[in-house]
Amino acid sequence: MRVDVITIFPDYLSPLTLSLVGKAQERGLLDVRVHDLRAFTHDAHRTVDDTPYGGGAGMVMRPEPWGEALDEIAGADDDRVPLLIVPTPAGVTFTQARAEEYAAQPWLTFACGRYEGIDYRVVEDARRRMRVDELSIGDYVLGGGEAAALVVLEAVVRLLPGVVGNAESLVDESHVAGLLEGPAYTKPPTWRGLDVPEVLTSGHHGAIASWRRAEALRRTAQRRPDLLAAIDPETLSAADRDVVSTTDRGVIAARPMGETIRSNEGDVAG
Ligand code: JD8
Repeated sequence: MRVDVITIFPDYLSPLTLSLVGKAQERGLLDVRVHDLRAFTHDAHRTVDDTPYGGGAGMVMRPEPWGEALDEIAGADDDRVPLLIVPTPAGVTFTQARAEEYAAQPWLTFACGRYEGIDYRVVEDARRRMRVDELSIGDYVLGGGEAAALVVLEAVVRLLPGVVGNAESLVDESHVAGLLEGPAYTKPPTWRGLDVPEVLTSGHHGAIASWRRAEALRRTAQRRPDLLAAIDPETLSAADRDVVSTTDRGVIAARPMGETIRSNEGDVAG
């Protein structure tokens, strides 16, 4: 996979040389190119922003540097174009399903904006010759698109064939089956007076699988009832429905921040 990232803060993307993504590059599974948008300006001050039409606070990113950058980068190969991802708080929400879709793409390009955002004609112009996804990584406001590009790339690159040692571990993960994962444990069997659930050291793989399924359902019911609502009820067994129906969901949800929450997991600062 080829990945291009356009930004005014190239160093912000240096984590792409680390860990999983870094190793994927070393092993030739991934070709990452980071471009400084200011390289596509022609004035002494390398200006990338200007005042917003219609007034308002802040500055907007000028279209010309972006147009030139995308012409050079996305137009580099005359018979193929990248999928352009434009991080924005006004985008569709990034999900595991979309990560799997992007992992099948040969070429991704990220346009990382700053200030109040990028002049919208850049997206309109790019859509004349390539697919453009305006994407948000969550309902909170960041200062720019670079962190979102790092998040999306971490989620996508680990799905590339050969990147994660045993692909097995990619299967039973949170959000893959639409459920949150249950808790995980390792040695020692007792730590600070806390025991590992007995079933996990029983060797009974069937019982362990049932326990893990129940924990995943319980957590999802408590923390993400929206995910549970999205699951096809046909895929839930009688045992699953029993777990869900006996999970007290009222405690965790819908309490203002900062109020102490009593739950069956003890006091938790809200
Ligand atoms: C791109 C500029 C900052 C946003 C004025 C603060 C994604 N989930 C997300 N939250 N925020 C972003 C994001 C924020 C960005 C840019 C993505 C480019 N900003 C702007 C509008 C309000 N400032 C994001 N993905």
